[in-house]
Amino acid sequence: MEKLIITAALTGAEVTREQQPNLPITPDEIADAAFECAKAGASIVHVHGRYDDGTPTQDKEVYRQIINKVRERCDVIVQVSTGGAVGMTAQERLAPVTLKPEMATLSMGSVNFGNDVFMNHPDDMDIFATTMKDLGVKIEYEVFDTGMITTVNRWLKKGLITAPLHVDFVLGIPGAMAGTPEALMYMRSQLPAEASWTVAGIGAAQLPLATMAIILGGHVRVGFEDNVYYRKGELATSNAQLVERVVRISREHDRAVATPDEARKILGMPA
Ligand code: KMH
Ligand code: ZN
Repeated sequence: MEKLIITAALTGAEVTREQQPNLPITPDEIADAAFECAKAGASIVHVHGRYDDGTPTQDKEVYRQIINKVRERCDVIVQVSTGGAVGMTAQERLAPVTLKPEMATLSMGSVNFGNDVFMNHPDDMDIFATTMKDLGVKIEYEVFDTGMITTVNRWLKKGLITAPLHVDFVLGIPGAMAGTPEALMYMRSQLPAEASWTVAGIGAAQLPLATMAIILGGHVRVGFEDNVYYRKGELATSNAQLVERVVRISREHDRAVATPDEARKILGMPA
């Protein structure tokens, strides 16, 4: 089986220090967490910008600092968020992509997101996809519900997006698709041929869905953006602790973990 790509979603836009005291917020903290996760076995870090007071931001300068500081520490693939936080404009959200990061996310539709609505107008999605393609940024398609994987297939057929595709199933957001084994199996059955996939299980779904992905030949995303606990009632001590657990499970299944360069190769990215 192909080596396992582990993505560490370090910070997100919604989690607070009150919920997770070890949440990395500043560019230095995010870069330190990225280094620790890379050392533990992550080959991609998914990053969100925050101002020092914790407010989410898509400020290009904040992302520039994050990318540079991660680069100073290690060779992990930096994937910037274009989801940002609920309520941001599409233009705001796209700003970090102009830094030409190695990779960026692209949400494939609108969805209820807890008590909010995460808006992704098709026209904006089109602009995001075109901009990333023009700038040579590898896209990770974020799929929160069934209609979004249908859209990935439709866009591929129309030639709006091109292979090789890498899809992230984000399962367990209240308002979107459930974080269950059945949901993952359905999503996987709808993937375009040859596409690679990863799964980000939210909350308690993180560990079971990660385990499934290891067995099924998919890839795994863990981290505080999606889940702040190690187990029920016990907060994780760091993002790296969550990565280390996935590495252990994968090795027990005789599935080796990809280095950043191996991940680039698997995803069809330049070395
Ligand atoms: N913060 C969510 C509303 C992404 O990073 O691309 C969207 C999100 C997706 O986190
Ligand atoms: Zn995100």
